[in-house]
Amino acid sequence: MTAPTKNKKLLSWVDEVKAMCKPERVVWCDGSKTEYDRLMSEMVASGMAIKLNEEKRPGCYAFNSDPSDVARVENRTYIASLKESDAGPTNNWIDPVELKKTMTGHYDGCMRSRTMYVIPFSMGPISSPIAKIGVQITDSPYVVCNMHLMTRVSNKVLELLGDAGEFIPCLHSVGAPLNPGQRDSHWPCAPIEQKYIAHFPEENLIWSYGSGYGGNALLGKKCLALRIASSMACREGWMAEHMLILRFTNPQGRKFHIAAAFPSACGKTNLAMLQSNVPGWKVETIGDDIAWMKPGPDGRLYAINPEAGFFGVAPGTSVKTNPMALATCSKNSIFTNVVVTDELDVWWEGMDVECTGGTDWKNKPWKPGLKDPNGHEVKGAHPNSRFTAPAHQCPVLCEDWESSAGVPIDIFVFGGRRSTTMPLVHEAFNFDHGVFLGATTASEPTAAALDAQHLRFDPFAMTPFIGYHVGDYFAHWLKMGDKLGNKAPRCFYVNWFRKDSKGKWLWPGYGDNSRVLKWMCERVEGKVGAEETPIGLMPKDGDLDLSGLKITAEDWRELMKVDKHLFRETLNDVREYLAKIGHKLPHRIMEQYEALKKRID
Ligand code: GTP
Ligand code: SPV
Ligand code: MN
Repeated sequence: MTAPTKNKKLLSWVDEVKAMCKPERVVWCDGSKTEYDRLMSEMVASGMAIKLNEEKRPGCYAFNSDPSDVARVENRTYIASLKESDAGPTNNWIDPVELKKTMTGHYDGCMRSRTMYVIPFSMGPISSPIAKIGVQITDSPYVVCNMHLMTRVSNKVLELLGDAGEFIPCLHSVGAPLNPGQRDSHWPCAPIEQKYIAHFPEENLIWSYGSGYGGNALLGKKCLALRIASSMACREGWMAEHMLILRFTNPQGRKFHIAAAFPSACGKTNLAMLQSNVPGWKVETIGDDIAWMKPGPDGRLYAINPEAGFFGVAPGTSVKTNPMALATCSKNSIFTNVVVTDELDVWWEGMDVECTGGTDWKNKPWKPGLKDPNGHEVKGAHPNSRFTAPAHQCPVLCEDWESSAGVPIDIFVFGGRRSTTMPLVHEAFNFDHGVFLGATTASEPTAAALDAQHLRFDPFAMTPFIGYHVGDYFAHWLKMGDKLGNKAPRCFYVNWFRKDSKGKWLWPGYGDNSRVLKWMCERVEGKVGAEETPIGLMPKDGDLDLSGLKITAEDWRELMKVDKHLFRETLNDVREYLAKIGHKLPHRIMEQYEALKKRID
């Protein structure tokens, strides 16, 4: 196949990788439907993909991963900056020369008997001034098809690149070469100790080896759009954040744009597609996972969604919780690690529809209520099972979602999953305090990463995604605030996940979260006041719209309670955590800590 480009850097990189990985052939991808359909039929033929029922799920396919390859692997993810001190205490660091040597050893011959695909893609609308061009090399046709949905794969990207344009090289292999005549596995990958998700921030280079799973393998997403982009953003004066973006329009037609950072599997997709319960207020989706933001000519902060699709958590997604996500993945979508029913449709825990049986994510016959030999219920879908769906299928997608200028952000929301301590909502006193709230966000573990097991600090929901030193990252947030001045977004902190002493959710969540967003917008408009508490500004009685909601006065009090005793305990953890950041921790963060300590004592 002749290369559809004359870009020198690209051609020589492809030659170099080909010589190292030794694939059987090289295919340049064009992002067309023909290409997608061809790869899918090849994967159906090889047993890797299952074609779903054309009447129930038109254009859809299901995949089951290897049981070891179901989520991101944070302890195999590396920031290989030249200096260890530039990676900071929250990242794994290896010397880039040493890491390249080790990985080159693995890459040598790793694509034997496989096809090497070259995927030119754009993060952000092609030719938008905020967009970035990447080229991913991979030996996984599953990755190619997912990249088609999640990014903009097209020959137009190569045209734009021209002969001398710059791109971010993203090298990926599942790390499973085939011997002549060897039958391929249904999900080739390498054992955990051979997996590497590596970033070379000074070179804008990504090398990933051994995993076929989403965040480890779709390199435009976490690797490029967050880790590499965050380090570019810090150098260049913009922001790359793990945030959803939504438009909330009030009954008078005023549009508010909200960007919210919650850790993995803590509610971004759900909030981004929320069906508002407050009459007259409407949510439209712009993005569900990543926001790239730059100050605009008017001094406000403008955000774009660099992705073109959603890679959403399946379990818990139902007509009641997130009907818009279900509609989005009703056709032309890819499902990974869900139940394939006897009718060749999909099913997962919390889908809220009946399932008579099928095949579980481990390719075993399965029925609801199935128990293992120890009497434990066997889950049909993996807790981190996912759907991949094109954004344009979302019924509430905002008409401006591809605007190359982006949308002006009015409100930042931070939060995590906390069964205790954190109230439903509070507002920061000012932007510095907002940065402190973001910086000290903590969350309980979820299934999105294999190795997070305890309540952990997850500043700005970015712990696994900051491509450089966390102290410099906090400083960058403060600097952005200084630059934006009184045009900086207002900062809020939410917790949808507080429980009572019996373990019951205190807040109904989902659509009812619109009530909280409405209060935030009314704060921005100056329509409602707030009560000053030691931790921040909270809604006054009656200001947060609870009309029509069945919540007892007692539950409401519990949900909004600020227990000074619990906060004092948390403060000790905060101090220890901040101390670990070392001398790069900005003074202004410590000032916020001291001020909070005074208010709590
Ligand atoms: P990533 O794609 O991993 O970055 O996750 P995300 O932040 O987009 O998470 P998502 O919206 O998919 O939510 C993950 C889980 O949280 C799902 O099981 C949801 O059902 C659940 N969830 C989302 N919003 C709420 C809420 O308001 N209340 C409760 N109780 N659960 C929620
Ligand atoms: C997350 O884990 O935050 C995700 C899924 O959004 S993944 O793309 O796999 O990282
Ligand atoms: Mn995410």
